[in-house]
Amino acid sequence: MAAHVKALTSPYPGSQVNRWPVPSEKVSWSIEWPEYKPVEYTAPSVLAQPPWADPPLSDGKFSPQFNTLDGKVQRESLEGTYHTENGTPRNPAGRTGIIGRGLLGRWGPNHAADPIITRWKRDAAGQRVTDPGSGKPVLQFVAIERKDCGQWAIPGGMVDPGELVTATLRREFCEEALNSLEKEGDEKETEDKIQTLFSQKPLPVYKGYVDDPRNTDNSWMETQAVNYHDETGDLLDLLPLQAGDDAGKVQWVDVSSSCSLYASHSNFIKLVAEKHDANW
Ligand code: RP5
Ligand code: MG
Ligand code: MG
Repeated sequence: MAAHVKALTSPYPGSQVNRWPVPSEKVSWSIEWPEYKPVEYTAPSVLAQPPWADPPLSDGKFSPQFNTLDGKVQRESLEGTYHTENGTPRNPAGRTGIIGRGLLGRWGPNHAADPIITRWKRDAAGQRVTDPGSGKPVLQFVAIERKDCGQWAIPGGMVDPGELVTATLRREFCEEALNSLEKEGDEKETEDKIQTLFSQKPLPVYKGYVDDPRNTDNSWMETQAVNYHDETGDLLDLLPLQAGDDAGKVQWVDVSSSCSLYASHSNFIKLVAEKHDANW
C-alpha cells in the first residue's frame, strides 16, 4: 500500500483541528514512537449519530464486529485483515495524527465506489484529438467539483449498507453528475443511455485504501474504482451533465498528468489512461 500523504494534512477538513505532526518516516506502525500523542477528533455531525454513522465505541449497546460483514455493514477491508487494539480498529496505512472518526461515519473501513466515465476527446469534425507531445489520443472523464473542499474529483460516494457496488456506481454518478435527486425522472432517451452505459461490464481500475484527507487512525476510506468507457462517444455526447448533491460543478476534463484531483483520484485516472493507451 502506498504511504498516505493527504491523510496527514492539517487542518482536518471542515475544522480547525491540527493533526499531531507525523513525519513520513514515522507513519508506519512498525516504528516504535512512544511520544506519539494523536489529537482526538470526531466531527459534531458524526457525533449527532445520523443513520450512516456508528455510535461511539463507548456505547455499551454497540458491539461492532470488525474484519467481517457485520449485519449489513461491511467491516471487512479490501486490504486484508486490519489490526484492532482494545476493540479499536487501526488504519492499515499507518499513523495520521488523529484518533476518533473525524468526518467519517464508520469505525474501520468506510467503503466507497468511484465511477470513472470516459470518452475520447474529439475535434469539431469528430476526429480523435492527439496530444502533440506524446502522440497519443486524449481521453476525457466526467469530473465534479466537490462542495466540501472545492477540489475536482471523480463523482464517487459511499456504498450504503447492503447495497451492491454496481448500484452505488450508477447512483452516485446520477446524483452528482446528472442531478437525479432534484429531478422528477429523466426523459426516456436519457434513461436508456444511462442504462446502456451502466449495463456494460466495467473495466476494473483500483480496489483498496484511499489517501483521503478525512482519514484518521481509526477510520479510513476504501474504494472500488471502475471505468465505463464510451468508445464511439455516441452514448455520452448528449447526456445532460448537471451537478447535484455534494457536487457544485460538473464537466468533461482532459486526462493528463496535470490533473490535480481530490484524495488519490489522479492515481486512478492515470491507471485508466494506461489501460486505454491514452495520453497522460
Ligand atoms: C473518496 O471519497 C472516494 O474515492 C470517493 O470518491 C469519495 C466518497 O466520499 P463522498 O464523496 O461521499 O464524500 O475517498
Ligand atoms: Mg454522493
Ligand atoms: Mg461523493
